[in-house]
Amino acid sequence: MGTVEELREAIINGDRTAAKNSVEQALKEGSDASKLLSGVLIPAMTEVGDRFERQEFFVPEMLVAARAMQEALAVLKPRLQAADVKPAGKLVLATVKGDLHDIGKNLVAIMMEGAGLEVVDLGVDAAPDSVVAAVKEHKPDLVGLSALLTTTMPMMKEVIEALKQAGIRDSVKVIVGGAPLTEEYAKSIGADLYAADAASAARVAVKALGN
Ligand code: B1M
Repeated sequence: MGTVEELREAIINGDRTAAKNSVEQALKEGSDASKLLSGVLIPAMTEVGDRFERQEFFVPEMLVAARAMQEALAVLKPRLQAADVKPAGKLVLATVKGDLHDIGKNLVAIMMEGAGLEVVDLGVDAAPDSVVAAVKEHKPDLVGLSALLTTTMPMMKEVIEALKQAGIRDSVKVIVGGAPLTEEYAKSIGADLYAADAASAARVAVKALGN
């Protein structure tokens, strides 16, 4: 089995040690970090999701696969971020309340930091009130919201409403993303920006900041 195939298998089988070793080996062999991400790691997670839908995998298998993915991402992180980027702005980032998926959000954080933004990461399951409190405390330029479940997407609108209620909606631009979202949905809930993936999230954010 080649290194890339080993990496894919390690993610799907949730083998953290093999994931770390094979991603390091792939980099040593000259593989490009962003190609490993888009061509191997993300498709491996898609395969995990497909197996879950076919009831070949269950929640524990998804969980160990996610841990192996995080392990591989930690190795790739420095390679995904350009060196010596000047701070361009600040982002408060969260996965919305009710949602525990954080790999996409973590990737957004990596790419945003790589683009020079300071990231205040509120983690997963972030209630609207905690986002409001973080905006008051950190005074960011942007609020980033991630949702992976059709059932938690509406929570993004609740965050935007809570920002309005607190009188601070206009102090930030809200960027939303996550697999079930579309640009139309983002507009319909009153978000300012939408991005389909982490790399375009960073591009869209930097553009919105005028940098
Ligand atoms: Co869950 N899960 N999960 N899961 N999970 C999905 C999302 C699912 C599609 C699987 C499936 O059925 N095929 C399905 C959702 C169905 C739906 O709502 N339409 C699902 C389900 C049903 C569930 C549970 C309900 C299962 C259950 O308990 N019966 C449960 C819910 C728990 C909860 O959140 N309350 C659940 C639990 C879990 C685990 C905890 C076990 C684990 C997550 C662990 C973790 O994140 N630490 C997990 C996993 C791993 C997955 C899959 C397999 C992989 C998700 C992932 O990390 N993808 C997923 C299947 C799939 O995605 N095909 C699935 C890789 C990641 C890089 O992609 O997060 O999409 P993604 O991020 C992308 C873009 O979306 C975008 O950028 C990233 C790429 O660059 N993006 C943004 C994301 N956020 C952004 C924000 C932005 C901009 C772009 O701006 C701010």
